[in-house]
This record gives sequence, structure tokens and C-alpha cells, in this order.
Amino acid sequence: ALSESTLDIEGMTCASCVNRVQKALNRVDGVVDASVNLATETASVTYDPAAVGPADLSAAVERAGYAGRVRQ
Ligand code: 9UX
Repeated sequence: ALSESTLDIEGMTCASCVNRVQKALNRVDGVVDASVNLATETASVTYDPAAVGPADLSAAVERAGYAGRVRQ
């Protein structure tokens, strides 16, 4: 079964930021879909929990240059 998590993202100020974060999340193995919302500063990520976990999602956002924390 797939899981869906919401991440709070800090540091995005324009549409290019959104694209960077969205691409970074979609490139992670096990991520099925990632959609980033600039207005709410969140990402909604659907993923295979056997392949990827919340820490991997946060790490991908941080490698892209932003802060990302998975909502509990
Ligand atoms: Mo836009 Mo974001 O000019 O790091 S790409 S602010």
C-alpha cells in the first residue's frame, strides 16, 4: 500500500522554488507523486513506504536548498 505525507517547507518564495522542491521529491526512488503548494508552503507526497520514509523526503528537500519537515 502507498502512504501519503504532508511536509512543511520553509524558504520557498517563487514559482521556481516550487519547481525545484517538486522535482527533488519526485526524483526520490519510491515517490509516486509529489505536489508542492507555494501558498500553503506544503508538499503532498505519495510514496511506497517499503522504499522510502519521512527522513528521506526531508533529506531530499534539504539537498535542494530548503527546509522540509514531515508533519506528524
Ligand atoms: Mo525564485 Mo527560489 O527567483 O530559491 S528560485 S526565490
